[in-house]
Amino acid sequence: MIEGTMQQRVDELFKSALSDTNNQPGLEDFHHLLQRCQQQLHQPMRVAIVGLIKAGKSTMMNALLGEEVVATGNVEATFNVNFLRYGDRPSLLVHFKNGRSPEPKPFTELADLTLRADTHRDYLLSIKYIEVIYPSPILESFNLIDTPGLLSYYKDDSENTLQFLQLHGQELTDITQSEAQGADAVLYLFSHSLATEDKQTVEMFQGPTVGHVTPINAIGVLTKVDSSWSDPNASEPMEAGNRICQRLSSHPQIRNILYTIYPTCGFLAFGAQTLTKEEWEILTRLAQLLPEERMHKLIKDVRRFCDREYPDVPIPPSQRQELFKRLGQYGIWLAYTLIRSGVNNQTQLTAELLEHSGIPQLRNLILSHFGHRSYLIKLSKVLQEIKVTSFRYQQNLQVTQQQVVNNVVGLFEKLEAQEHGFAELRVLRNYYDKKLDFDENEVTQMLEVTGESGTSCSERLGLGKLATINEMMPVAKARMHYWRKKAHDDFGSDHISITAAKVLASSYERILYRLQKAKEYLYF
Ligand SMILES: Nc1nc2c(ncn2[C@@H]2O[C@H](COP(=O)(O)OP(=O)(O)O)[C@@H](O)[C@H]2O)c(=O)[nH]1
Ligand SMILES: [Mg+2]
Repeated sequence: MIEGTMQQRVDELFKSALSDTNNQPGLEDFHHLLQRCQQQLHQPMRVAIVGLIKAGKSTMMNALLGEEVVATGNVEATFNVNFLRYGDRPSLLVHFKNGRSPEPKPFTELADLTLRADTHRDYLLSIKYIEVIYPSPILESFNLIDTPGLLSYYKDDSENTLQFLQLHGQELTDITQSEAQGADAVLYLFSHSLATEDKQTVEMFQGPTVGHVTPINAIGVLTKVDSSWSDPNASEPMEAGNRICQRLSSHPQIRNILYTIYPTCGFLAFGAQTLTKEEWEILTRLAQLLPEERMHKLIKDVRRFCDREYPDVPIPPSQRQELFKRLGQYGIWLAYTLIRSGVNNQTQLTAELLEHSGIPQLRNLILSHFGHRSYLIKLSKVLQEIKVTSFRYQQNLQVTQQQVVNNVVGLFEKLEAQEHGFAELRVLRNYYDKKLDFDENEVTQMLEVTGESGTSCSERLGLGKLATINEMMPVAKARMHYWRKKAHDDFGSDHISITAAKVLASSYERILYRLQKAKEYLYF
C-alpha cells in the first residue's frame, strides 16, 4: 500500500485517540503520551550514539557533522547528553531534570555547559540534556544524540578521571542506557585493537541491553581503526578494520543485534574536514622536501616525529606536534603519501582523507538503512511505547477509563497487524535472524523491495531512481509471479520462508498497482 496513505491512516488514528482521551479525568498522562508520540512521528528520526566512555562517540558526532560542535577527549567534558537537531542558526536550549521550563543559551556556551566546573557545579548537575540547534545537512534527516557513555575502567587513565568515574560512572551508564532506549535507532560504537580478543568485544554486547536493539535499528561502528597503526609497511588500517568487522559480524551473538559493523576513523575524518590552509601548507612542505625513507623513519615513532629539531626537517617541532594532534600518525602519513602521489590542492586532499576514514560510507549507510525506513522504524517504536506505558497506567484507572485505553491500544494493535509495512519489517527481522531460506538473488530482491536502496517504485525494483513506467512494469510483474510461485511451493521451503514469500509477492503486487494507476493518470 502507498506509504503516504499509511501516514494518513496513522494520523487519523491519532486524531481519534486524542479526541477520545481529551479532557478525561485520570487519562491526562495517557493523552500527553499520545500527543508526544504523534509529534515524534513528524520529527526526524532520533539516532543515539552509544558505546563505552571514550569509545570515540563525540569525535564521531563531529565527524558526521563535519565541524567541531560537541566537546571531545575529556571524560569530565561529556557529562551531559547533547541532543542535536537542525535549525538555521546555532543555539542551545538547556533542559532540566526537575522539569522547569527549558532555558535558551547562546551556542558559544556549549563548552561551559558540558565542562565540569566547581563554580557552577549544582547548575550543571541539574541539567537533563542540552538541545543543540545547528545548521548541518545530516540533521535535516536525523536528530543525533551524543551520550556520555557506558562505564568501563581504563588502567592508563589519570587519577582525576578514575575518581570521576567512581563518583559518576554508574550515573553516566544509566543516562546512556535511557537515551538509547528512548531513541528510534542506535549507532553502537566500540574500539577493538588487534590485540583485543574477539571474545571480549562480543561479551560487551551481552551486557545490560542498550535499548531495543535489533539489526533493523542498530548499526555497529568500529572506531579508532588508525590507533594501532604505526608502520607504513603494515597494511592500511581500514583493511585491518574490515577484517575485524567481518570476523565480528559473523558471530551469531552480534548478528542478532546489529545490522552490520563498519570500520571508521572519526578522528581522521574530523581533521580532514576542518583542515586549515596552514596545515595544508605544512603537509605540502613535508611531502616536497622530505624523502620518503626519512619520513618513513620519523613517523614510525611519535616522539621522534614530534619532539626534536632536525637540520633536514623543514618544520619546527611545535608545528609537528600540532599536526599530530589534528591528524594522528596515520593521518599525517596518508596525507604525505597522497600529496606525493599527485594530490595538489587542499579540497582534493580533504576529499581523499575523508574517503579513507570510512565516514562518507557510514553516512550513506545510516541514510539507506535507517533513513529510507525511518517512518516505519519510528512508528514501531511509538507503538511499542504506547503498549508498554498503557499497561502501566491501566492499574490505577477506573473501569470506564480502562476501556478507553483498551480501545485505543486495540486500534493501534490492529494497525500493526494490518499494515503491509510491518509485515515487511517482520520479514527483515526473520532474515537477520537467519530464518529465511532465500538464495543470494532473493535476498537482494527482498532488501530492495523493503526499501534498502530507496523508497520509490523504481528503487524498490532495483532499477535506480530514473526508470520509466514501461521499464518498471515488466520487472514488477515478473517478480510478483516469481514470489507467488515460491509462496505456493509448500514442499520446497519451510513455513517462515513461505510466509515471507507471500509478503514479498504482495509488496510487488502493490508496486504494480501503483504503476498501473500512474499509467492511467498519465495516459488515459
Ligand atoms: N586515534 C584515534 N583517536 C580517536 C578517534 N576517535 C576518538 N579518538 C580519541 O579518543 C578520545 C576519546 O574520544 P571522545 O570522542 O571524546 O570519546 P567519547 O567519550 O566516546 O565521546 C579522544 O582523545 C579522541 O581524540 C579515532 O578515530 N582515532
Ligand atoms: Mg563524548
